[in-house]
Amino acid sequence: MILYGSQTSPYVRRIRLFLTGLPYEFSKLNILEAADRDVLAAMNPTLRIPMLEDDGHIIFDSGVIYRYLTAKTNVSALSWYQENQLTVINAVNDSLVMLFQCSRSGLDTNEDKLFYNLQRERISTSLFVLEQQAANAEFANWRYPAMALYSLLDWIVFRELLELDDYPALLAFMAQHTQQPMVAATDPRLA
Ligand SMILES: N[C@@H](CCC(=O)N[C@@H](CS)C(=O)NCC(=O)O)C(=O)O
Repeated sequence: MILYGSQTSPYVRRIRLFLTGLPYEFSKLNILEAADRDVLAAMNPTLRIPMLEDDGHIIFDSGVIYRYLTAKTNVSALSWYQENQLTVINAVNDSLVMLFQCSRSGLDTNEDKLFYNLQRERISTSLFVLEQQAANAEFANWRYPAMALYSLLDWIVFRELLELDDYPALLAFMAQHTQQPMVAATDPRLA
């Protein structure tokens, strides 16, 4: 089993956290570099990481990779509530990836523009809900939704995308898991 991705991607990291203890190879790609981009394009027309190669299959999209892995390892499926939690986590993640790419393109994402405003509004409403859920200890079990949330939050801190001071329960959740060996091993700062 080969997981293709990068050390910094939060979508890759959640899968690496889930794969902890299972035998797999981690193939690092720099998807902005020409040679690795060719590898990416040959496997995945959406040009995004992560991708998983296993048993003659190439699976892309972290959500589908997760479903593939749960079927393979007989882990029970997520509840609909947990699926919604993941959707909320993904909404923040996707909006922040887009804003990050805009910033890297030299755009000022603090401008009062519809696109930026819609992303910021979604990030704010979604983080508010995740904060409430964390305060209710809904991420207390270190399962896939918690792994995805941790990966998102630590990427936000790593890239200095947002101040998280308004989200004390999310910060407490992070502090609770920082010392885990698998968390340290997948730290984006190791890139
Ligand atoms: N829905 C996808 C999103 C993956 C994604 O956005 N990955 C980012 C890295 S964090 C990426 O490959 N971005 C490349 C691009 O947007 O061109 C998943 O869950 O795997």
